[in-house]
Amino acid sequence: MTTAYIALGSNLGDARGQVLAAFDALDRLPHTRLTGRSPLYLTPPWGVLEQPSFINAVACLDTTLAPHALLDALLATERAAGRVRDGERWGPRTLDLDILHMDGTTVSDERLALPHPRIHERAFVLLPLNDLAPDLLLPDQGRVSDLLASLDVTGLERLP
Ligand code: A4P
Ligand code: MG
Repeated sequence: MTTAYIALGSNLGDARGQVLAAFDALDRLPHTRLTGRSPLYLTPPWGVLEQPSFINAVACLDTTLAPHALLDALLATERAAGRVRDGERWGPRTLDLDILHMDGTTVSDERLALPHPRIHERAFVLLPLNDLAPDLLLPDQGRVSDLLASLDVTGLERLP
């Protein structure tokens, strides 16, 4: 059994509803149980600025799926949520599910990078991850609470 942290994001359609539905979809994945869900955050777009604000959150899973099998399951969940990949990097999406980290695992190949290499520069990931796992140590990046302390979080709003 491995603990996995998943970043959830949406900025098209009913973004909040899609993120909430995604928590349930993660709990229904084979060989997987949802063990934690962060609060939801309303976050200004990062990367490509000319797009709607995002709803972001992080989920914690217990899973016996191997990393690439978990990735395939997440991609299928994105497709089921109506995601269309038009090739635009960092563009708007109905649902984005990224694997942030799997305990004891590092992967670097053409399909998967673990830990996710850009956690340290993204407040929209670190805020909800810090709610679930402030002491988590990300190989090559550092401790979640320390990474968050070095970022500007103005404009990110925790939803009730
Ligand atoms: N891939 C590699 N490593 C991973 C991993 N750890 N988890 C590959 C998941 N996928 C991984 O994904 C493209 C491919 O990355 C996958 O097929 C998988 O094989 P994608 O979601 O289409 O990637 P992308 O969006 O085009 O690029 P990237 O860099 O992954 O962007 P992100 O991280 O998805 O960022 N602003 C706010 N406020 N909130 C957001 O959630 N999201 C983005 C998109 C931009 N700005 C944002 C937000
Ligand atoms: Mg993604």
